[in-house]
Amino acid sequence: MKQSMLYPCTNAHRSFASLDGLWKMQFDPASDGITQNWQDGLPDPFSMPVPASFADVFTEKEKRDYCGDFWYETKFYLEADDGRDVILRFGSITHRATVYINGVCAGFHEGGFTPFVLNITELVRFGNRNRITVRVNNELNETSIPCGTTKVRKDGSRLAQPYFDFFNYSGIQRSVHLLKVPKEAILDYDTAITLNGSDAVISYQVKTSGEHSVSAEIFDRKGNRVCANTGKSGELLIRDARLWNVRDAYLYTLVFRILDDNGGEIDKYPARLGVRTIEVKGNRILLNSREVYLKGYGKHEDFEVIGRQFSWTVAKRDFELMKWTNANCFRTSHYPYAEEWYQMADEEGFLIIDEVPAVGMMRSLMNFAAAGAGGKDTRFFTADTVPQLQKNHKEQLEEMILRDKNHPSVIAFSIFNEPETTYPEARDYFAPLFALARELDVQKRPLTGALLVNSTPGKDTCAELCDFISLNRYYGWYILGGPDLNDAEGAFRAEVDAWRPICENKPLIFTEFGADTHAGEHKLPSVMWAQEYQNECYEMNFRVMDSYDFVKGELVWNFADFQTTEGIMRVNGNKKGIFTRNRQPKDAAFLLKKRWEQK
Ligand code: EVA
Repeated sequence: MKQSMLYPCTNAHRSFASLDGLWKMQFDPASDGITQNWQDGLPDPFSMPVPASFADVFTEKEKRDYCGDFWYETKFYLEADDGRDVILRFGSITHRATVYINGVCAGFHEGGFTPFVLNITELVRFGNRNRITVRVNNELNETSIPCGTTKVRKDGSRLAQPYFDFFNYSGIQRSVHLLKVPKEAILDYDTAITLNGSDAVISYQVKTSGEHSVSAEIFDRKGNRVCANTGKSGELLIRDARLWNVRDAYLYTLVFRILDDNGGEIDKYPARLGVRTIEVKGNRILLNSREVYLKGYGKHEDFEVIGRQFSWTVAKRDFELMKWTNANCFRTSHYPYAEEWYQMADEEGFLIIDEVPAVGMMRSLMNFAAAGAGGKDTRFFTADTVPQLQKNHKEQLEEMILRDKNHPSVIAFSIFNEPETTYPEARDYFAPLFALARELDVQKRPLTGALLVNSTPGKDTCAELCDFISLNRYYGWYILGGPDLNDAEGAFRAEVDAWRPICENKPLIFTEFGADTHAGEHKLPSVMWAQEYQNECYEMNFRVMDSYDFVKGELVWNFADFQTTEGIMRVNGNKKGIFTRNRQPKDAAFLLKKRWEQK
C-alpha cells in the first residue's frame, strides 16, 4: 500500500488543522521557478484561495486559460513536538504537484483527483513557523489521466487541449489538512459483507504500522455496541442487521483500536459502516439480493465561479434536486469526486458508479464528436506512450479504490469513459486494469466502463471485461437529431437488438444520453436546442429502453449544464443539463421526476 488514505478525524490520538484559506500563488510560464529557488519563497505572488479552481476567478483570458507550471505558498505554525507524526494531506492537486517543506522537497504526486499524504515529520520545525511551497503543473498529454495535448501558441504560451468535453480546471482544488497521528497508527481497513438470513457477517482486515493487536467493534445508531472482535482480521456478526438501502441509509459505526499489552489505547479510528451487498446475477443488478433499477445522472463537479472546488452547499442542493426527481444513482463522470460527495451519498442512500479519470483515450478533441461524426480510427492504444499511460491509469485506479472502497454508496467502479475499443490492442490494454480492480476490491463490486457509440457488438473488444455493460448513446442528438428523430428511434432499436445475445446474461445500462438544450429556448413545433426537443428526445429514448427487459438503468447526461473548452460545438459550455448550471430545472426535470416516481 502506497499511503494511508483514511479521511482525517480527531480523537484522543489524532488531530488535524485545516490549512484552507488564502494562499499565495504565482504563474511560472518559463518553468524556471526551481532554478530561481521559488521553493524558498515566491518572488512576486498574488493571493489565491485554497481550495479553488483558479480559472474562473480571473477577468483576463490568459490567466483563466493558463497552462504550464504554477506555484502556491503558505505558512503554518507548528507547536512543540509531541512524539506524533506530522502528515500533510492534499485532497487533490490537478494534475501534478511537487511539495516543498521549508525549501526541501517532500514528495511528488501525479493524478488530479485523488488525495495524497506526505509524512513531513523530519522536515518541519516544531515550535516554529514553516513554509509549504507547491509547484503544480496542469498540462495534458497522452500519458496523463485524463488524456489530451498541450498546444504551444506563437507567443510561446501554452494551451490545454483536452481530448474530453469538460474544462481543464486545475489548482489545489480540494482541502489541505495538517494531521497529527500516532507513530503506530491505523493505516487502512477493508470490509466485506455477507448476509445470512437476517444476520450480517462483516469480515474485516486492518493495516497498521506496528505489531500491537487491534480490536474491532460495531455500534448501532444509538451508540449500543452490537458486536466486537480482536485481531487485525476477523469476523463480526450483526444479528438482525439493519440494512443500508436506497434512500433508507442506516449507518453503523465501526471502531478500530490499536491496544498495547496492558489494554491501553494507542490509536483509534471510527468509520461508518453501511450493511449492504451488491452483485450482478444473470442480467440483474442486486442490492441486498433484490433487483435495483438505476435511475439518475452522469454529473460533473462544476459550478459558477468555483469551478471544480467542492462546496457542501452546492452538493447539498444537488442531492435535494436528485431526490426531488426520484433518482437513486449517479456516476462520478469522469473522475473521482471530492470525498465529501461519497460521505453525503452514504447518508442519503444514493448509489454511485465511481469512475477513474480515464477519459480522452482517443485522439479527438472533446472526445464525443469523432466517432459520432464518422470520425476515423486513431489506433490510440498502439502508441509508444501506452505503457506509461497504463502505469498512470493503474495508479489512479488503485488510489480511487483505496480511497472509496468502504463507502456503501459505491456500488461499482468504472474503469474508462469512451476509449477507442474497436481493435484488439484496446482489450490488451484494459484487461490488466480490470484484473487489478478485481484484486484490490475486497467487496468484489461489479466493474464496468462507458462505451462509445462505435463500440457495438462485433466491433467492440472490451464489453466482455465488464460485469454490466454501460453505453453512452446519443440517438436523437449526434445521431439522427431533430427532424430525423423517428429514424433515430429505429436505429437505436436496431442497436439494442444487437446487444440482446450478450445481455441474456449481463445487465445493460445507459450511462449517457440526452440533448443540448438552452434553458431560455421554447419552440412549437420543437427544434433542437429548445426545451420541447429535450423532452421529445428523452421520450423517444425511454420508449426504446422500456422495450428491453435487460436494460437495467438509465443515467441521463447531464445533471446540470457545465463548463467546457471554447469551441463551435459548445455555447459557453455543454448545455445537456436537466438543470441549469445554477441548479434550476429545465422542463425535462419534470419529465424525469414523473417517470422515476413510477419506475
Ligand atoms: C456530450 N458525450 O457530448 C458528452 C460528453 C461526455 O460531455 C460523451 O462521455 O460521449 C462524453 O463527456 O455531451
